[in-house]
Amino acid sequence: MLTHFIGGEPVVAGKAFPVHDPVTGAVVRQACEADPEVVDRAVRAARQAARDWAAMPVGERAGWMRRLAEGIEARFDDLVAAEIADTGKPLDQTRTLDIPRGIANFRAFAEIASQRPEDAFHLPGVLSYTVRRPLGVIAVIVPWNLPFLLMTWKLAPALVSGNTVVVKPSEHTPGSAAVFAELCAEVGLPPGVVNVIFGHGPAGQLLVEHPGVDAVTFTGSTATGTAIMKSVADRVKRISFELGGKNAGLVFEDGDLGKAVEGAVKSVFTNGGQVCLCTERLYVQRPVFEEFCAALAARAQEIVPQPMISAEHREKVLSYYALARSEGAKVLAGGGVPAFGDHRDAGYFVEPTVVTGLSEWSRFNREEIFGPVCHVAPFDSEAEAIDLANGSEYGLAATVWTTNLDRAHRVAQRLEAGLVWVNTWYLRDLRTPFGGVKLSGIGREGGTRSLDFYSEPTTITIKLEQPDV
Ligand code: 6OD
Repeated sequence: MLTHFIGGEPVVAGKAFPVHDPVTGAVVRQACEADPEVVDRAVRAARQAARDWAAMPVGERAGWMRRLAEGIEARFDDLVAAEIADTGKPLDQTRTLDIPRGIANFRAFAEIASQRPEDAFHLPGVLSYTVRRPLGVIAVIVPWNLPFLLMTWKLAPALVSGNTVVVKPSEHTPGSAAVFAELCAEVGLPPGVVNVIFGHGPAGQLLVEHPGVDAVTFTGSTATGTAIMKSVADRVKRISFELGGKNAGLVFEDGDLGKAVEGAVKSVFTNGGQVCLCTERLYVQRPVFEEFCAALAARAQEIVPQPMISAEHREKVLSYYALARSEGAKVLAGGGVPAFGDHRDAGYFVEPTVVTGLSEWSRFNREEIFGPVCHVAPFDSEAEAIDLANGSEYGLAATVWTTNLDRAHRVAQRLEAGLVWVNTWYLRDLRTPFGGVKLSGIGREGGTRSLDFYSEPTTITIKLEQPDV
């Protein structure tokens, strides 16, 4: 049974709920559901720890971040196992991306915070400078698609900035957060600095609304993000949201077609398409459209499917496959449920799918699906490609495939997205601003932007009297 972790101690409280292995549908573990009392206890523990943690010099807190990174290295295999049990991710991806990013997140923010220069401004006889203060207690609401990567992406800058946290992982993926709680105790992190509670949406709602919580960082659906935004509006709590996407990929005829196809395979199908940065709309210049479609469809049929996180999410993705057909799409690959003939047949799989032939106004092309699926459409001119890519209510990420340097910059600068990758996808430098425009979110995290979100500046201005001479 996974127990909450509050004030440095395991806390058994609330009803048990089951967590399923998406590969087989079997129950892998039980976890405690946080009730109002548990949420209150966790926030109080975080508040109690906040003063001493905030008073610690940033260099010392950076030292704790490095110790947490070492703690992750020490529990690497347990974290890998927990993440795989809850998500069904492939071993290779979990070992090379999900868990190592946790280590990288803590190390990167230890450096970024300790090397950050202070601001100072001079006028004749006037000195102004800013000091940054932590916000207090941060609610960290983590989604199920990249549980450990995203939890640590938020925790590292929040903690190094001097805040304490209450983390609520998704009800589908509590495992790696539970191991992380244990390792916080193992490395001797002061009790109450990190608190972890488990539960469903209502537990998260109680947490974000708790008057002892000063700010909320959330990655997940736009619907949940707007609900959180409304519920914290009265208290003007700070929020940082990375929300949904309907990301476009543009393939120009001057692009390296082989690389563009492989790039599309990654950007559409990685993690079963369950990454907010995944491409769901591909636009391909007409002279290479047929060749691209044939190559992508062939590759889609070779891909080993990854499970959807839950039976419910699988139904959602399948409903979009059915919608595509009813809206008149031509299915180039997939479109159904794979038959493995083994234990996976009871799991939550869908086929990697490529469709074409739908209007830009179809629901399929407008709504986020969050599965291993994309629509491919032709375009004729650069201007049309940009309009098509920008014709979405979302604006998180985009990819551009071209070997024309001028075009690469020209197009990238006109795309309405927080992130544009050229001839690659999901290549990360943790110092860069990260986040989306339009319905894809509010605020930026990454590098010093994260430190800005997790702290408030106070400007101190001093009048310097000039001595009489
Ligand atoms: O790589 C990251 O830092 C990041 N925030 C990824 C988000 C993926 C969303 O599904």
